[in-house]
Amino acid sequence: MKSTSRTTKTSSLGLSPSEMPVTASNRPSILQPSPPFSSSILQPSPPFSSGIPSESTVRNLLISYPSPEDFKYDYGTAGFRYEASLLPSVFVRMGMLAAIRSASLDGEGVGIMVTASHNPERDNGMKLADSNGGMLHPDWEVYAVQFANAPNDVESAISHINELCHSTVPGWSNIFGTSVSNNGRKMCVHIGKDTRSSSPLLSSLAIQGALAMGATVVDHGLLTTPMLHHIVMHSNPNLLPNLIPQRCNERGYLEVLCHSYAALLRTAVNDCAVGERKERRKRTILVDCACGVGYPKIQLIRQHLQLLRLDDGCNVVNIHPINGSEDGPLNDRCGAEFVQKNRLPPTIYGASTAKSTNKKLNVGIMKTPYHYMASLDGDADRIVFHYQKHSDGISNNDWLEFRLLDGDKISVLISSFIQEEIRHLQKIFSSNDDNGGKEGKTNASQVKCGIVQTAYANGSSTSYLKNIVKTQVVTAKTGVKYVHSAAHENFDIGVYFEANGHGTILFGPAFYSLMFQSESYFLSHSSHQTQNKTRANIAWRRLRVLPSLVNQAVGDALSDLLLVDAILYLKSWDLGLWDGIYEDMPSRQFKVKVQDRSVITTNHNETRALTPTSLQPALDAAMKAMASSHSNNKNDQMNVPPPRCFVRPSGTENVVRIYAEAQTQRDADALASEAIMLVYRLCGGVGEIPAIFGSKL
Ligand code: NG1
Ligand code: ZN
Repeated sequence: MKSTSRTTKTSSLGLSPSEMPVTASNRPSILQPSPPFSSSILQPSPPFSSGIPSESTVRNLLISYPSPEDFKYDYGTAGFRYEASLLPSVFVRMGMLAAIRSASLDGEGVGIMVTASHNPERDNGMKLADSNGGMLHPDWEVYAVQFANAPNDVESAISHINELCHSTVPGWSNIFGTSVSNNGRKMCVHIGKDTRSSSPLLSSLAIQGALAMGATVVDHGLLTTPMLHHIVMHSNPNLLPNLIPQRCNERGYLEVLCHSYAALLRTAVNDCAVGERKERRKRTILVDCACGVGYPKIQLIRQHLQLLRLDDGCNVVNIHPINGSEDGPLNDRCGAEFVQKNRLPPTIYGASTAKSTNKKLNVGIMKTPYHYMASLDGDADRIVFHYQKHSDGISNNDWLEFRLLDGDKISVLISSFIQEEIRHLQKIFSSNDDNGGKEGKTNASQVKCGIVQTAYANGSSTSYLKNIVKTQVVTAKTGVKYVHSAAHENFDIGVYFEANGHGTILFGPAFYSLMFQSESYFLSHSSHQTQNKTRANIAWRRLRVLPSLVNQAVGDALSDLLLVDAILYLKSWDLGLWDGIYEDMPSRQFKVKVQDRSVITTNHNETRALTPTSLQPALDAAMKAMASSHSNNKNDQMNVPPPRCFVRPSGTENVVRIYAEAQTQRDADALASEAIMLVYRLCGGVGEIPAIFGSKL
């Protein structure tokens, strides 16, 4: 990629140092951790040497941590996830596998995150990060499952490891022997963990597995999942675009996030306004951290933002984290999963929030001056926003309506913002003296923006994106790895969000090229400003900061929180205005337990069930019957989506998930009930026939 050298003209663009583009030549060096940030670098201890597997240690670990008899592990939607006592053997083996994966990439760092995300405290799991910071390569998912399920017999396990090394690391065979091919290999594994009580033990087992293979292990301690992915991505700078400053530790992550957020806020037009206007734009957000690892990390962000506010009066949001890991049970009646699936406010545990809080938000919120609220999940890779609306428009506690702004609303907000900024930037390239559109150059109109959703996206959001924002929408299979690669493959600026609040934005080469081209343009056209050009310059300054503010490795609740706040601030919007851009179709989600959920197979994006063969026709008939009972021309003209319902086996829990949406809540519930009955009857339901009402969703 072409890098642009810094010149003294830069200041004429009005950029503060934190807005300066980073290029390979001026990229800051990696910061070493200092308190309160810590990570330890662990090397295999003597008599073993780094890069050389220790056969005896590998054997001892395999013998000491056998897998349970007759149990088969699967790599689900987001890695291995089970009740924690089932996992020691998996962690030892995956520590070894991560080391081999790193060796196969000639020593590039890879990562292991110890977490079961939004699952209850009793579960745990691991998400493996590849060297680009994204999800593990699909081929390696297969190797991971094979190794997790390899027999306990130690000789077979040893030959399994040998074969894996032989087939994936060039020239590495007979790894425990003394042949020439056994010369040291570079291997580096980064490890982070969430706050679960089982995480320290499981993390130490993965570390031992990786060390036994001869890897260098960087133990980062408590991290959010996106932080671990960020660190891995930044530890391999050859894979990092020039615009993004390289920061491969926790402190660096927080600095980049906070500084790019402040840089985005500073692009506000008339932001120098003081007094009443500034006062009006003050805002406080209450963040429910699901009693998980997001809490201590948000506190660090809060401290950092306070410094920025003191430094130059930057109008940063005031963040109040609540529901820390000591306050209550992880993900239990709080956090993004609970709030989004149940459409209920979270329980507030502990007294850290508002002294007057009476456990439930709907009491506490009334007595505390919060402008809006967000909920993270247990490992802080998901976020949803919510608030309580006075349904009659006057202050009355009895008529508060809970309003959820989920991943769909976030993606509409972000993509509308980006498209608007791109449109403003476009103006410089459509004027007479432009330098865009010429051969070999990218101009704004050639940068393809689009959205990736899953089948869980609310029909109203899809309709709004297609008909109002007029953007391309792709539906991918549920799970980060699928939406992420669909965004990467289809768009130059790909926004993806799952309705549950997991999402991010990916920027491709055409976007970076547009940023560099715009920079050259503004360097050479700084003398004659017109209104269009001034607005285009603002658009460029906004767009160029996004790749550092956004965690492109994976969805990141902390980064999404700051981005959403900045967009609302720049638009002078509150949650009500954002919420009002479209009305969600009423929907219902439900879980059904069946004997074997793998009897249900689906099409490529999981919108239709392929087996059992009688299931989809029955679901179609139910949808058709409901649609025809409501059919009228007005709905068709107003783009009201038809009733919709689908079922799929969960990849993270032992259940089948049901989703239904329709024009009224009653219809959505009726359609969901019908689907529940069908799944129960046709797919081997267990226990009592579930009913929507009176059950925990
Ligand atoms: P499963 O359990 O496969 O539905 C859930 C979420 C996914 C994704 C993964 C990973 C729903 C309906 N499904 O997967 O979107 O986030 O967890 O955490 O929310
Ligand atoms: Zn999560």
